[in-house]
Amino acid sequence: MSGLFITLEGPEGAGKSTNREYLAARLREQGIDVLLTREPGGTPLAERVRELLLAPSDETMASDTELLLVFAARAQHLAQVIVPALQRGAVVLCDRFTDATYAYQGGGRGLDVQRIAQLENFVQGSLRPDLTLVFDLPVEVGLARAVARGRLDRFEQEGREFFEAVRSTYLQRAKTEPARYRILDAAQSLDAVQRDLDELLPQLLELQRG
Ligand code: Z5A
Repeated sequence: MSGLFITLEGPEGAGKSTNREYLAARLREQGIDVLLTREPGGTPLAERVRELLLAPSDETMASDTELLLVFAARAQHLAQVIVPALQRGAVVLCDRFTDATYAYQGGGRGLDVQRIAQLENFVQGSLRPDLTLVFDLPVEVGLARAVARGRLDRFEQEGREFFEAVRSTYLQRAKTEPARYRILDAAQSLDAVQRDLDELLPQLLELQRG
């Protein structure tokens, strides 16, 4: 596949969506074909699975159910959107992907990492992001941003310990595979984060040229 697969990750309120738009605009200025998408979601069916995952409910969702739903949505997203875009040579900017599964279902829920890895291999084959930007920030800063935005989804209603585990899983994963990850300080002002993205841009263009 001739495209470039970039994922944006981090805890709640880290600025992934905001900065995904910014990065897309900077890449498009260079004449690059950019596809913006997100997980869970990215196709009509996968967006319906997203609703199931995010809606608070009286029925507790079993952690295994959550894990399987995340990968079911991902299988649809890969087949319908991500793989075709990579095949035509686009840069795919995806707001969350399988690192989020390791962070939320592995770190947060405590599910066995080997089971996540098995599903990752089953659903993705050998496909992995070329580059993952981790927007890192202290849990309380991200949660304050999420609270300021309004109603909290099912994940955002979790306690602090859950989000500390999410954050540390991202940071540990970045440490074990430094070539794939770039960690950005998302607690800075938006202008400062975007200056850091500007500095990354030449590397992204280099990767895109292959
Ligand atoms: N999930 C999972 O469990 N397993 C998986 O495999 C996957 C996902 C793929 C939905 O994701 C949930 O799905 C997620 C994990 C789970 N958990 N939750 N909740 P999501 O990405 O849609 O949800 P989110 O992380 O909550 O998105 P978010 O809160 O919208 O965060 P964001 O996209 O990183 O931030 P933002 O929308 O760009 O910014 C949030 C606010 O902060 C907004 O008002 C901005 O203007 C403001 N902001 C952004 N940057 C700054 C800076 N630097 N300074 C000040 N203010 C800022």
